[in-house]
Amino acid sequence: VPALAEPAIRVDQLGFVPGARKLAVVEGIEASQPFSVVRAKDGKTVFKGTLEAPANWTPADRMAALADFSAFGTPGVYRIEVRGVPASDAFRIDAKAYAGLNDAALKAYYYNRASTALDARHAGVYARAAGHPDTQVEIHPSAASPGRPAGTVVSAPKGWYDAGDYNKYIVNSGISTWTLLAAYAHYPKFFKGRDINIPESGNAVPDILDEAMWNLEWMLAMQDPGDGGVYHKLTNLQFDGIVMPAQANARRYMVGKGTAATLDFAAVMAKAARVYAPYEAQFPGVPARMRAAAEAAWGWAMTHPDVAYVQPGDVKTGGYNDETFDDEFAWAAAELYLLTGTPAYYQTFERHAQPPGVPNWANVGALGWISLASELPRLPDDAARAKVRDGVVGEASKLATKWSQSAWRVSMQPGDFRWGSNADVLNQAMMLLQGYRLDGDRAQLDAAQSQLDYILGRNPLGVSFVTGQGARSPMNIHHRPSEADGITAPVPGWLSGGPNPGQQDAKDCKTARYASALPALSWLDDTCSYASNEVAINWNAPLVYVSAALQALTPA
Ligand code: G3I
Ligand code: 9MR
Repeated sequence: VPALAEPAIRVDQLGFVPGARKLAVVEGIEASQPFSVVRAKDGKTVFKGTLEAPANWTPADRMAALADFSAFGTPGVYRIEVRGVPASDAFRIDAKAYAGLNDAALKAYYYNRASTALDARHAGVYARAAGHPDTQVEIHPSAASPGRPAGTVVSAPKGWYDAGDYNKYIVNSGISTWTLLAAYAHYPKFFKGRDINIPESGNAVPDILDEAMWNLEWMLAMQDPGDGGVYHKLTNLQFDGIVMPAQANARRYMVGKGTAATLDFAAVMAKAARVYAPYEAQFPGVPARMRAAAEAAWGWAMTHPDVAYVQPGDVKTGGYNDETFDDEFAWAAAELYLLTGTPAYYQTFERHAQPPGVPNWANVGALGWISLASELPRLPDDAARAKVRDGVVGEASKLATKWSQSAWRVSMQPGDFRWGSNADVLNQAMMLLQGYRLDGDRAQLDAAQSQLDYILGRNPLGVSFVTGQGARSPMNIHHRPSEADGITAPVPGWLSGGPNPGQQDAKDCKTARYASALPALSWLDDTCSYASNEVAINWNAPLVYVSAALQALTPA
């Protein structure tokens, strides 16, 4: 294992809640030697320990030793020191360590709202004119139905732009919106105390539910009222140039209608119908409308169980194509069971469910498992309760084992580094947290903490991957507003996609080259790099979930 030319200490640049497991990695040294935690303001040593000897494989293929200072929990600002190595970044121990991060990660969705201007009061320097009204959307031949033949003009405003592009995709909206709703459902006390300064703040609905509603209103308009099927996406034919939303005026289309989009929609609407039920006064009739929409979508999927999205020849924007639907059936059936209590839905879940795995946009079965595991008393019988509990705990334990065996204490394996790997890190954390919620095994909470530490700087690049958070964060994300707004700092609160050895953008990144092909180093902070440095609504969602969970669950 090669030594690092310049040894470095990598630590979570935001820091820790006092009772958290606290680890730092010292990269590029071989021996076990002493380390100390010192006060940032005067260098006074407050804690001493010995580095744990390095293990064999590390994500960057070089030596790394571990500093464990979990026993120290006094609030303040500190650095880690090791003889002969530059001191670490300063970090805090603070009872509210991740509250600001959570606010920023949620506010990022507001900044990506379609069909509205962002005013200075809520957006500050990122105020911008409205773009994409989406009130005149043409039915593409791929989405035609008897009630809405090709060329019909329909309206579907609002929603969030998917990512660095300005299109809106149901499949990716599904997991994103559900994850925000789950964060609220699991940690309501935390979210009721937050104010992220969006236009709806102060309206007696938690901000996270107001923000999610912006997307849910759009999603409702993506259902064909004639048959209950749901369009795959609302999109241009080609990606826009690098311009602000108001300058992007290409014609918009409803494209495709398929089983994945329809079932993802059904799952999210079933979940939302329950989450918003207490807010009937603020959203009159909406929960009932969501329930009806979910059931109509399910009905379409029953008669169209195998319609894969095929990208039409004239459409070049994101595909989000998926050919297998057992996971979507399992997820939607689980949510519809919890909404209606109808046993047949639970049986359908069991028929389709595979072991949960770690969720992503194409593999959503775990979301159904999580919902069921959060409401075990509502399951039909003890056998069902045991099955769901064991499935979720089993996945979390597997991840915790990988964590404990890794030199850097991260569950990521070399093959997990792919397009959007940072979201895989956080979705692994979300699964670990489900295990902890069920069986209280502290290793699962500690492993989830480690996954967030990786995102916030305890990684071989020494970067905090969230814009505007930490000592060194991405400056050149692939995000059209951040590129076109003339402001140096990117729009804050966005998670960079992360290291991706696939480097599918190499042809568009000729002048700025990736520094390394190694999985965990394959990242490029350049706007050209859509395969490693784009942002996306499905990637920010587990950041919202995990930062809230660690804030809510870690002992103070
Ligand atoms: O499924 C194969 C797998 O069998 C194979 O082993 C593996 C090897 O790399 O590749 C897998 O396919 C990958 C696929 O994601 C599924 O994970 C592709 O290589 C990879 O190119 C593909 O990346 C997707 C990317 O769009 C390109 O289609 C990302 O997951 C997806 O997050 C990303 O989403 C884009 C939208 O299309 C447009 N808006 C921005 C958004 C974020 O970049
Ligand atoms: O900007 C696009 C980004 O949102 C997508 O994730 C990515 C992959 O589908 O494609 C980007 O668009 C690029 C296109 O694929 C190739 N030419 C350069 C475009 C980036 O400006």
